[in-house]
Amino acid sequence: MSFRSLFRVKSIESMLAQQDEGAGTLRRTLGPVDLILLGVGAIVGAGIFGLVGTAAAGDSLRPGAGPALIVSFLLTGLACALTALCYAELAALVPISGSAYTYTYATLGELIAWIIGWNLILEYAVGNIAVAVSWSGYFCGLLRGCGLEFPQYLATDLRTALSTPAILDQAPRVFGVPIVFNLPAVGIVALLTVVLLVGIRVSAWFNAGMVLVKLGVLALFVLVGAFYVRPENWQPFAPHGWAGIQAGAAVVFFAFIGFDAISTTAEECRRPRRDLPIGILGSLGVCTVIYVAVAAVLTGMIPWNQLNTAEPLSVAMRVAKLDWAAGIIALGSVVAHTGVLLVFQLGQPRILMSMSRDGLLPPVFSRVHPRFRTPFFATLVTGIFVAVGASLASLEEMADLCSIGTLSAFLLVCIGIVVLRRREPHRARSFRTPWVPVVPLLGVAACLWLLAGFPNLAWVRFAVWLAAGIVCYALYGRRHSRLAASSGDSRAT
Ligand code: ALA
Repeated sequence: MSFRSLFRVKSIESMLAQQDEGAGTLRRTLGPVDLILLGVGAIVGAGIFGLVGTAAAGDSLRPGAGPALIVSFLLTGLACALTALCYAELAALVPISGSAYTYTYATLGELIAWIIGWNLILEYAVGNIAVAVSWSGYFCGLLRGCGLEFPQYLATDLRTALSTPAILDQAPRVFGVPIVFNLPAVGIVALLTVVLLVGIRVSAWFNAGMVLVKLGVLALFVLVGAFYVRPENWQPFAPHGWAGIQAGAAVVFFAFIGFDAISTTAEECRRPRRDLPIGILGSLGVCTVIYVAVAAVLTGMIPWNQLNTAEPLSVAMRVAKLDWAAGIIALGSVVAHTGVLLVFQLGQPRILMSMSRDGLLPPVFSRVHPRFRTPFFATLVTGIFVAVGASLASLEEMADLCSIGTLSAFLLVCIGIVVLRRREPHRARSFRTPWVPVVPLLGVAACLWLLAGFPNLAWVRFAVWLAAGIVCYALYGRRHSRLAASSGDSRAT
C-alpha cells in the first residue's frame, strides 16, 4: 500500500453511476420555500435555546461574550454563509447523500475523506448527544413547571454529579457505586431510534409544523421580552473584549449547524441551481436575524454574568415574573430540540451507509432491513452511541467536540472547491460559488478563526477522536476500500 494510494480520489462519474445503481432517480419536488423550512428545521435547537447562556456568560473554560453576543452571532453567521456557498456548488456537482464526506472523496482523496466521514460522526451523532442533553434540561424544566420534580441523580451528567455531593448522596447505590445518569436524554434518543428503525416518514407538513412552533416561541420571546429589557444590562457591551466575542462565536457556531443538511437534497430540488443557494443562504439569513434579536433581548433582560444556565430563555422569562411565557418557551423548545434530533439521527446512518458502500466500514452498515426498508444496523448503532453518550456527557463538552469536527469538515469543503475548480475547470456546474478563490479562502480563514476560539480541553478530546479514526482506517478501511480493489477508476493525486 503506497503513500500515494492514501490520496486516491473517486471520480464523480463513478459516484453518480453507483448512485444510479443503488437508488434510482429521486423525484424533484422541493422548491425554495421547502428548502428554507428544511434548513430552519435542522438549525434551530439546542444552540439558541441552551448554549447562548454559556456563550454570553462564559464558563470555567472560556470567557463570555457578554452583550456582544450579538456580534458573535453576526460573525458566525457570516462565516457559515461563506462555507454555505461552497457547499452549494459541491452539493449540486456531487448530489449524493454522503455530504462533505462524498465531496472530499472526489477532491482531496480517500484518507482525508475518511477523516471527514469520521468527523461527521462528531457533527451528527456527538451533536445529537448535546441536543439530547439540552432537551432533557428543558423537559425537566417543563415538568417542574407542572409541579413534577425529576430526581437530580436521574437527570445529570457525570461531571456535575461527581462535583455535587448532594446529588451523589441522593443516588441509590449498586455495590456501593452511585447510580447517576441522564434518563430523559436516553429516553428521547431511544424513542426516536425506534421511530427511525421502523421507518416512519417525517412528512414535509410535520416538519413545517415544527418549524412554525420553533419560530413562534422565539418570536414570543423577542416580542414579550423586549418590554423587559433594561439598557443598563448592555453595559459593558464586551466585558472580555475580542477574546470573549471569539469564544462566544465558537460556542454559538453550534446554533448554525444543520444548514449543510440541505445540501444532501440536491437531487430532490426542482431547480437546484437557483433553489439550493436560496435554501441554504435563506435559512442561514432567517436564523441569523432571529438569533441576533434573541441575543439582544436576552442580554438586555438579565445581566450577562447570570446567564450560565441550561435553559437561559425560560430563566429570563421567570426572572421577569412571566411564568406563563417561560412555560410556553420550555414546551416550544422541547419541540425544537426534537426536530433537530430527528434530522441528525436520520442523517448519521446515511453517512455511515455511504462509507460502508465504499468499503471503508463493514458491509453491515449499509444493509437495509428487508421489511422496514431502513438502514437497520447503522440506525441502531447510531441510537446506542448517542444514548450512551447522552446518559453521561455534558452539553458544553459535546457541543464543543461537535463544532470542532464540523468546522474541520467545512474547512475541507472550502478547500475542495478550489481544488476541483483547478482540476476540472470545464465540468458543468449547476451552481457556481461566486468569486473563487476569494470566497472559499475567506471561508477557510473564517473557520480557522472560529476554531481558534475553542478551549484547549476540547482540542485534546478532538485529537483523541482523530487518532482513534486513523487507527480504524489503518486497521479496516485501507484494506477494504472498494476504490483500491477496482484499479480502473482510482487515481492518485
Ligand atoms: N443547530 C443545531 C442546534 O442548535 C445543532 O441544536
